[in-house]
Amino acid sequence: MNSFRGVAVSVAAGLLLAVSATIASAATVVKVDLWDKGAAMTMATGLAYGTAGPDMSKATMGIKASPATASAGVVTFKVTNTSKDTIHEMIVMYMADPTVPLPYIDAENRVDEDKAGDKGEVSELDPGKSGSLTVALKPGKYLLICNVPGHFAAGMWTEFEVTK
Ligand SMILES: [Cu+2]
Repeated sequence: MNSFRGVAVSVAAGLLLAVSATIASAATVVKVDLWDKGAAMTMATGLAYGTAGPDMSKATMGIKASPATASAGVVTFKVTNTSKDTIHEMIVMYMADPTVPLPYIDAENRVDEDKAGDKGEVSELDPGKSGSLTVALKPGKYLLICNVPGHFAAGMWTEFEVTK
């Protein structure tokens, strides 16, 4: 009796494993934190992606993605603005050529979203708020950026790679 029950339990456990594996392959979940050192800090400049030799240790704000890679397919970004006083956002930008800087509107101090490879966003999160974005991504190099004026140049971007 006991051994029979044991078999039934392992079959159930096996089924459970199979179900979790299916869910895992359905979508990669990426945890994204939008951070800054507080509004009292003067925003850094000259730290946009593509700037030659940027010293990212000078960044006053940034984006942390975990993991920083995903397999091609559906990706869910769970985004939290950890700032205490500043609105931030996250935009997924596909880079057709990672050696070329993103198109920039100097007068507005932000990336030209219409000309860049915008794949979706969690826009303008208030301090402490969270949001999510689910999007299908093909293999390639991406940037996650915040496009509140000045933030991209202050270092608010991170590289993200989608593998085959
Ligand atoms: Cu920002």
